[in-house]
Amino acid sequence: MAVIEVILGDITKIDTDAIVNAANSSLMGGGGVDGAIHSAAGARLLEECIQIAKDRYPEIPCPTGDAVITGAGKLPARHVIHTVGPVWYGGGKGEPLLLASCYRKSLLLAEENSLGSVAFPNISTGIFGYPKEKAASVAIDTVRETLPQTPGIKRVIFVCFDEENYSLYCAGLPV
Ligand code: AR6
Repeated sequence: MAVIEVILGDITKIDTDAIVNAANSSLMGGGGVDGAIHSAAGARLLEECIQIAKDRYPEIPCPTGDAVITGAGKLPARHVIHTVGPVWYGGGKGEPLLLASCYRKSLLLAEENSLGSVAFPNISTGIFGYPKEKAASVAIDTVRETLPQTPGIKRVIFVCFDEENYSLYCAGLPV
């Protein structure tokens, strides 16, 4: 069974087989953790995202709740899994299922690519406005439910960037 860890820090510094990016459907970069990842990874990451967008044209490069994988450019991690969380519209627009899908599909994609360690940011809880407590419980529950289907994944790290998220995850994952 995999170990689940929580840390307070910057996901661009994490040395895992994959870090997950809270991207948008265009895959063309943005603010928040997406901006930090692209800026630390360098131009190669955007080139790979552009290639995915071209390959999928005229479909949306990455619909909400879905995930795609690239290399990681100059980051210490080996791969970036780009997933698109839901914008929070009050909870009645399928947001919990879409957020759960981000965590589940990211882990399944890691497993398909034989990756043993995955680091997640707190998807949707920044610019997309998902309430942090609700998002933490979806994230923790979904990772716990999915890990039995991904036996190759030995380590999952929730990388929190603010104290509030860090406390929520520590409370939700008692040692
Ligand atoms: N390391 C770890 N977590 C971080 C970092 C970092 N370096 N920087 C920010 N966070 P957000 P979203 C946290 O806004 O809500 C982009 O423009 C942040 O504190 O990055 O899913 C995309 O292109 C928060 O807890 O992503 C989309 O358009 C969490 O990461 C949109 O924002 C997610 O915040 C996605 O919005």
